[in-house]
Amino acid sequence: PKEIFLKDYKLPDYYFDTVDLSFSLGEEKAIVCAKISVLPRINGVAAPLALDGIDLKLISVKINDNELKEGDYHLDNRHLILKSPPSGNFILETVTEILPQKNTSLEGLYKSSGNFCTQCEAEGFRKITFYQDRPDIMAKYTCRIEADKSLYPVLLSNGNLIEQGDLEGGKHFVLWEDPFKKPCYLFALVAGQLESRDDTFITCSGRKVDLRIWVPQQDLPKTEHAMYSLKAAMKWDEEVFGREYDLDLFNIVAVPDFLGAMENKSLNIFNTKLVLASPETATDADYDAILGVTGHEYFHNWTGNRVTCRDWFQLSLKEGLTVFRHQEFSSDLGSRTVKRIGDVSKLRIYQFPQDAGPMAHPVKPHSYIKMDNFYTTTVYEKGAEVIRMYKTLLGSQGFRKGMDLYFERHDGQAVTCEDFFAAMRDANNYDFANFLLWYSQAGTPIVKVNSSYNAEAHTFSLKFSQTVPPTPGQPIKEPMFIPISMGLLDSSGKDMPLSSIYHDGKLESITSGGQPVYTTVLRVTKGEEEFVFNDVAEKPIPSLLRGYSAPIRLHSDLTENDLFFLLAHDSDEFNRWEAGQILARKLMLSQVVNFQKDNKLVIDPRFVHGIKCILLDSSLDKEFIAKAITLPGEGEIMDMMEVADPDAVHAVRSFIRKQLAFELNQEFINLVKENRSSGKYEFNHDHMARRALKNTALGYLASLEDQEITELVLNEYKSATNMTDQFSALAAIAQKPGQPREDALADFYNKWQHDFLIVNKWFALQSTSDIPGNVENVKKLLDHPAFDFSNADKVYSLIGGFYTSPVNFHAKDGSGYKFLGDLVVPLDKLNPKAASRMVSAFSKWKRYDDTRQNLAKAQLEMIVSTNGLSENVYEIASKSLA
Ligand code: B3K
Ligand code: ZN
Repeated sequence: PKEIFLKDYKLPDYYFDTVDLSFSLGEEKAIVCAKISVLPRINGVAAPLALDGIDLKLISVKINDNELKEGDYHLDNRHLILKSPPSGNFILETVTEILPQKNTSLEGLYKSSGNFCTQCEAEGFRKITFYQDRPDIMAKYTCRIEADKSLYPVLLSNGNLIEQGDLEGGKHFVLWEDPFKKPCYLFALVAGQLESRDDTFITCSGRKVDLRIWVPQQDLPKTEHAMYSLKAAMKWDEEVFGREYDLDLFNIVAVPDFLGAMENKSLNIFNTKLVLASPETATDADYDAILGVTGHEYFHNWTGNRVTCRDWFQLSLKEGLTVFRHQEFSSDLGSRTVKRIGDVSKLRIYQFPQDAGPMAHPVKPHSYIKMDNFYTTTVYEKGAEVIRMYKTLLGSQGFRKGMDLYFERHDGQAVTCEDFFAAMRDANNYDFANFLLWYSQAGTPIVKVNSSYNAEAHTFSLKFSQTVPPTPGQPIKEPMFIPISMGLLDSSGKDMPLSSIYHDGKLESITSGGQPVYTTVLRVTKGEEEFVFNDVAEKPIPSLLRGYSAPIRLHSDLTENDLFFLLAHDSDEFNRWEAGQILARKLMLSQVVNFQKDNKLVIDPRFVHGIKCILLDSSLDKEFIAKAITLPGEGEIMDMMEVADPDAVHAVRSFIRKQLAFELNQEFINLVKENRSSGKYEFNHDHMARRALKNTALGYLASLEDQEITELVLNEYKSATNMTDQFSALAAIAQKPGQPREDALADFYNKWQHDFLIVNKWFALQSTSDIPGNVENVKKLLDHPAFDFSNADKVYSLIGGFYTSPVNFHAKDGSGYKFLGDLVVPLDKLNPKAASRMVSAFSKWKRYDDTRQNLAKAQLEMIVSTNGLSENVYEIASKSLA
């Protein structure tokens, strides 16, 4: 396998101006004709033209109407190379044959439940026709599609429909024209039996845009929320970023076999689960995901499509930015704090471990073997944190100015992360120091802070020191530019006014319009650095990294008392939650030590009291309470240990949950009773917050061995009137092995077996379970009639779910590792992208004890030595072993 490096980037020798595609879709094969007008980048230089192509059968190739003979080109299983094209502009025409029905890779053109669809990002277009498959080739496309009219009444592609008609033999055709230049990864085609929910959106300049969401006819009633989400996103982008939609039609198509969702120009394609929702069948989390993803794909129209990436190393240019945009969108439509807590948790659970493991890479990677492996939480979520830091430093208005300049400069271009940086800098004339290191240095910075108060001088000092841990290929790191948003609390818990700071030999005023501020942003840029606040009337308690202003690990010298104080008083709600999490982590780690020493586990009464105060604080948002009483995940605790011990961490977390449930029993019961759903399901923050709190309380209660509680939980399950409540109650019951669990799971399956999306949830609930010896249950489920190894979503639900339970995946007898290892190889034959995702579960193997290390390593070695492995799996497995 060949590694591709950012430093080797070269401008293309040829550009493509217009691309006219023509598809004839048959039941065995499809014929693709491509007519491309080619322009040499430098006139008169006739370099060979290399076109990418995989799994294509070349029928003919013509230049300026002359058919090429075999000696004129070179053809292998990855390329078609035209040896000596004419020296000026020319027309290239190819005819190829492809087999969509045999394509199981979920990229290129393939069939999903009877319909044709495409997925071209990152490098799938080369499975459709011979092309320079790279994003800096931007061209104007037309697309003609011809197919049987009764089997494929709906034929869609990008842009506007400009012609259609019937043909002989029961066929019909359409012709689409996309007026915007685009890279080929944004090309899309859909053909099938679909119906649309239609709506319209009037843009800020008064244009009418037709909106259509395409699904099988019986699913139309479940598309209301997706349409709501789309319209909300269109309006939000106008209001917040001044971005108007640019065509008269916007289509979304739902297909069952699809990885996530894709922002193809005016023809977004989504996995069905990200489109369909009804109160009876979808949970609040599903509703939220639909809102976020619909927004995300829509926002790509400007950040990704109008301005795209020069090369795939720049992926975060569009993904980090678009994740940031969809996070903001969801925040504005729901609760900002709760959304921020969710996003930060996600970063800690998924991105931090990646940044500390063998696959650690910068937000802008330096190299890849298979680009698909770099659609990572680092590029997406850490990339979004980088964008958020621009906003934290520049303020909302400065950030908006930077965005406006970015669009003004680069509309219609394929650009780099540095171009984005330059727009932010130039629009604000801001000194960003070494901020660009966030794109090139991998690893989560560790920042230590020590504070001291001088009672005589009324000054308060914060001393920061930072290190960035070594990562593969980057043993030595430079200090980074870390924005620390912070405030100081007085002894009554109020924010103190901040007026000036002594820093770097200078006194800086930090007032705003002559008024003192209560939150400020410190620019920490050196390995060691001190900031001294003046006029601090009493010894303050600092609230640091408010809103999580940088993606770092912060170690402060705050005492437990300070943290309890912040938990109770901080005006920054995010930091109230954070204080509770830090306390919980400390408690869990201390009990892990107890567990390992065979000592009795104990819970600090102050912690129980802190949780109780939160539970009873009626001034707090209910979803915030639900988050604040949820303990950090097991993975997060294991990440903080020298040697990860899944058994100890699981025992401790279960113990604390149970102890809280026991000591706060009545409070939890009250919360369940007070927050039961009444009336119709509504997707709004208040209703969702009530459900979240009630169901979190129910989860705690169900950890107890108590007949009455079991009755209560069963009753919640039976009386539920929406999927959120029903599924939460089922999950609560399923925590413990036993007859009630078996019965409830069987009942749920019987109710919902006709709905594959719900059956997938049912699989996932069981596969992710922590019940002892769960590997055997999951193995049995592989033979369940509803399971299908060739369906990626079922694989993710059942097999992918399994390794999210540390106790079971890391079982000391190696059963979990073997289970996964045995499945990766056959899966790779069907779907390399899915298989490589599964292999990532092994990548943290060095974090465990010797026994586990040997067992996991043996699986990785077995995988790497398999013949005919995909590049996708090879890259992850070999890098994990390195
Ligand atoms: N841009 C797509 C990702 C495609 C993944 C290809 N392996 C979805 C998104 O981030 O919006
Ligand atoms: Zn995206």
